[in-house]
Amino acid sequence: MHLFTFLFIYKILNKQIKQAFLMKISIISDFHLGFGTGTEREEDAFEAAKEAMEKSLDSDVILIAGDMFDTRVPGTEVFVRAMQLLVKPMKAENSVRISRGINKKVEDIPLIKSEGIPVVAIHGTHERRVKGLLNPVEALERAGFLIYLHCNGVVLEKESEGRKERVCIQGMSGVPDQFSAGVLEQWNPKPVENCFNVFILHQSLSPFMYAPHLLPVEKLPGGFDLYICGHMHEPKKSVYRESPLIIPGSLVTTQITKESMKPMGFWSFETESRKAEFGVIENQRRVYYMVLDTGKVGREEIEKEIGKILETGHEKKPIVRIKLKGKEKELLLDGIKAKFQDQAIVSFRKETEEEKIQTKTIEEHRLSVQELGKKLLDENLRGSRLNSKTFEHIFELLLENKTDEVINLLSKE
Ligand SMILES: [Mn+2]
Repeated sequence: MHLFTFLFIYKILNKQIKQAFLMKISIISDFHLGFGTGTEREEDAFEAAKEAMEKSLDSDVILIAGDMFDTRVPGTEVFVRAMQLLVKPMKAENSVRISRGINKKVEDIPLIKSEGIPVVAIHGTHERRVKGLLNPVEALERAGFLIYLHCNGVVLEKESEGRKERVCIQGMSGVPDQFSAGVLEQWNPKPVENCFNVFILHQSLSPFMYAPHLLPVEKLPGGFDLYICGHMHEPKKSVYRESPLIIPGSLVTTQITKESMKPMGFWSFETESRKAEFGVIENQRRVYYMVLDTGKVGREEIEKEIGKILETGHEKKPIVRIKLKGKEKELLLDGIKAKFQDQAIVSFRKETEEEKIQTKTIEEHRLSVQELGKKLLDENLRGSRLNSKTFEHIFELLLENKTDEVINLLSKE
């Protein structure tokens, strides 16, 4: 045989063996299904999620790092669309099977179809409910659509040509940031031998974001091969103890900042090469953020700037956020918004306004009324000598109309 022919055949065979052996993991986070309901952005989250799921159908496992839903009790319309998204990987053929659970019984995972691409998910800050009440991600596990993790894990196995690849996924769902270090310490997860070990969570992680309470990255357990943290909406890839740390980012812009100009997407990770690749969502609404000095620009210049953005062409009306600094001037901002309303979603913020907002709500997310209420309660409790954990629990019970339990708890306190 000619040497080159031999090398050629060897290369193909070698590649086939390798491809059969590695596992491809798709990592998606913060879908926020239901975000913007009733606005012209209401389809954004669904469309991005559909694209991310469809592009993940060539992977062996799909991981969802929390905040799949925008609210803890999503409406039926939102819920059924989430199920439709999860049917896609379920219909695909795949040789990955559940091998065993870690602090989790395999019998408690009633997957409708065990031959599909397994979806492993945790709940996020937006889905968390009081202990004892089913959160929407957990509900999807009960219905057989996915594997849900909270302080436990699952080992997935892929066998091909007599070789086995095992991936162990351990996850901690979103808990209030002030308790995250404690919960993690109590659980104390350890990597599993002869597995590719993934650790997935949904917290405000320092130094990657700023919030009133943070989980320092050093608190994460050591020895895992891949770390994934949802909650932070701007995608980022970092390193923790020599292993990749992926912040997948969101599929929809929930709060507009300069950082929102970066495109959103999801990640593909291969266990053999240990390479992570970011895939941009093509069908996404782009965000433009600019700061203009009202001392230097008038209405005409502002319109010109917006016009420049529109020249590049967009399938979806872009979001244009303009921060105005300098002296307040009569710029007829409503007139500008109206002029472009068919081509862009334009909004303005005055510099003073924005500064106030930034110091007040340092959190990544636009706070829902419920979360705002909880935050106010927390701020007031911090000054008193009352146990904030108990009162947070009471607040959540009240949200769920569990008045009897509230009375019980208060009489104990
Ligand atoms: Mn989120």
